[in-house]
Amino acid sequence: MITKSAAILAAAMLLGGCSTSLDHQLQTNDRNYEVSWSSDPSPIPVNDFFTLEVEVRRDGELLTDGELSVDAAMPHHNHGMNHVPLIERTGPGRWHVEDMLFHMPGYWELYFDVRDRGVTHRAQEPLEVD
Ligand SMILES: [Cu+2]
Repeated sequence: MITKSAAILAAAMLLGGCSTSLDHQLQTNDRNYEVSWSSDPSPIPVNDFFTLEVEVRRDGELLTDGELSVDAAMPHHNHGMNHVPLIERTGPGRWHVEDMLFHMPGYWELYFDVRDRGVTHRAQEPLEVD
């Protein structure tokens, strides 16, 4: 199993090239920033904590001077998460997020708000979780 996992990881790194191994790619709604993310575990579970790795780029370059916040909601139910996520910058353009919890199955939206030069730019991911 270890060998198989290592092979899959190596393949993923090859496919990702030198940019990133994060498996979801988004753009902010104004298309000015690229947000890449992956969850652990993946796919995102119901009613169990998960973490995120997030990378943000502007014009292809890692964002060194901006801030990121992450949130999630079930828009059809008019509620968000019951936990406030912990977000830590781990490198240039790179963040680690803990304490994420989707407490019920259904349609969620994951929000990445990039604050740069005094303006907030949102990227969002629609997710069906069950
Ligand atoms: Cu709900």
